[in-house]
Amino acid sequence: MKTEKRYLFPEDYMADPSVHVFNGRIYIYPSHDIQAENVENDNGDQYVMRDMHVLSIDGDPMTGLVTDHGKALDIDDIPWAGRQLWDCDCAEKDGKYYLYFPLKDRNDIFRMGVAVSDRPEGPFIPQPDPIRGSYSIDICVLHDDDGEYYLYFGGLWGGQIQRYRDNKALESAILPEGSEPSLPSRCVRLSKDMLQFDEEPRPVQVVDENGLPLRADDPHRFFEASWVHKYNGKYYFSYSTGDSHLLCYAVGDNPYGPFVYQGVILTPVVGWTTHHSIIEWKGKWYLFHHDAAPSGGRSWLRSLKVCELVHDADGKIQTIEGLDNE
Ligand code: FUB
Repeated sequence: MKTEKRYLFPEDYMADPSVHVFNGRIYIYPSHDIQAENVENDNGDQYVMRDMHVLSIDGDPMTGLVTDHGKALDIDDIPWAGRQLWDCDCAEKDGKYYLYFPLKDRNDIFRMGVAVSDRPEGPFIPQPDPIRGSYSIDICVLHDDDGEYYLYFGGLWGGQIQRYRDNKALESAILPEGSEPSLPSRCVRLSKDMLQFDEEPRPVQVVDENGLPLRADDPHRFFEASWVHKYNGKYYFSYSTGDSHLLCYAVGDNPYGPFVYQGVILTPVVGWTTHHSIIEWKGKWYLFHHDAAPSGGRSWLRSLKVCELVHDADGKIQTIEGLDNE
């Protein structure tokens, strides 16, 4: 489906938009891309972000005024920081806002931190230590209808999830191949104070129509960029397939899954990465994502986009073309 798209913030390079409606206003929590000194590689060394800004939209996502609220978190203010402040997400509870972020520590291991503010636009004050038991990247927080908060995370290759099994670090990474089951994302319920995990993270299985996990060589398997939205009482788990450059989705009956694979949301965009979020605004649904077209395809300098997303009468998401001239 060819869909009208809007570049949201041409003034700067930003990516990985996590989007929520707080107090009747749309807030975007993106990564803040900067020019990298390193060469591009499979470890993601080209993504060297050091701070993040919060954006908001007044009114309709396709036309509303976008405001940059300035720097909301800086790596220099995080006591355990090494490098690479990647994809964040934000949740509200009892009038406080909790910003969850992945960041490498001084041993170059991705951990997750949380920073707190009284306002959705920050600034956010980081907790002194990473969340206990946290690892890997790409955070999404679901505030479920029963009042619980679930944090989804995980990413392959530079996202380091292949270094873990059963939430324990391995001696050396294991990346499944061929017909082996693909590596899953993770889901964990947050503690009541929103500052820690309330349980051991659980694997998020994406399965085929026979209930079998998608294979490691399936171009539709999970790679990174977990997001969950609810539609007609179902949980829609969507994600990037990384090296096959798709956004795909699967549907389940509870926050932990399993989720049954359904199809492609977005075909490849300009640039290596694809990463997104999905929200409802005044009865319509929107896909926020990024591409690297404005930077001429430099995949570490990405630009935020938005377009409408349509669920069919049977709840299926209509596939959107990633390239605007297709
Ligand atoms: O922005 C750095 C990384 O690139 C993200 O964590 C991935 O999802 C990919 O977009």
